[in-house]
Amino acid sequence: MQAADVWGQRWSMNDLPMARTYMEVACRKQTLVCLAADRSTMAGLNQLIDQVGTHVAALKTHVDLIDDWTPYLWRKFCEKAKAADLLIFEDRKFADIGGISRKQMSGIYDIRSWSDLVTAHLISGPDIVDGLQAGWGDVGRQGGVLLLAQMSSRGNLLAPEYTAKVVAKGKAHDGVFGFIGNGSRPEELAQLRNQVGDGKLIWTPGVNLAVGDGEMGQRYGDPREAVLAGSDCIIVGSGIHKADDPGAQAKAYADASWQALCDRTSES
Ligand code: S5P
Repeated sequence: MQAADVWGQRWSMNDLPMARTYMEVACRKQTLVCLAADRSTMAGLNQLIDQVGTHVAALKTHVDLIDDWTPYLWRKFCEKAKAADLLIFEDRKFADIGGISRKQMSGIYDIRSWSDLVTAHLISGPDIVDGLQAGWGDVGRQGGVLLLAQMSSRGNLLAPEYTAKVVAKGKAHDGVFGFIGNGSRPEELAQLRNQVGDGKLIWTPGVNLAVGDGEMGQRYGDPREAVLAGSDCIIVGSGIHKADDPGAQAKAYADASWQALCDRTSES
């Protein structure tokens, strides 16, 4: 199936190379799932790729929560992810001024050298996006920034007025790949989609086939509803990596998300 047909306006109105790459990977593998690979050992992370690699389009990492991280083991892990046709998304949630964010892309983890995507808050102003883009540019690579427009956690401070400002600034910036929206509240997500239009992607955490409250203030909504409300990628963590059979669960999320995208396209 051609990506342009499946994604419709989302494809035709978005020519950012990394966004097109994601849409193509999703089509090849028939999944809109990004696995939040929140395991704390390198063996656990590598095992996840083996178990679910064919059913997910991207791997979301928190490089700073791994106990036995080394540059060598990380390089091998990234090679394995690439071989499994996965985008690598470091959920670093940068928030500093532009120049420091650029430097934070290097350092011991050297995020600029292996990440395709990173998250950032826009609280410090739009220069953060230029700083992160300059970070990738420093090593001759390209990447995309996902701005946090909403969050899934209870009591978060991203009020509607703040969301609207993030969207207005982010829509106008070529370095912005898209926005993080709240997958646990389809009505909020539909509003976000209205504000964003078709020119940028929306990725959503807070999604689980078992809807309701999660640990420590996390909230969960249904994957199909999230996609129908305008999500282009469901970010799923514990729903997959804590399952008895992560591969089977990943396939269930993949099927639900892909079917919802096909239905969304045929309804539009
Ligand atoms: O608002 C947010 C933004 C993010 S990126 N809420 C979130 O939960 N996340 C991330 O998504 C969080 O850091 C975690 O890695 C993942 C959700 O994991 P789960 O186990 O709750 O599905």
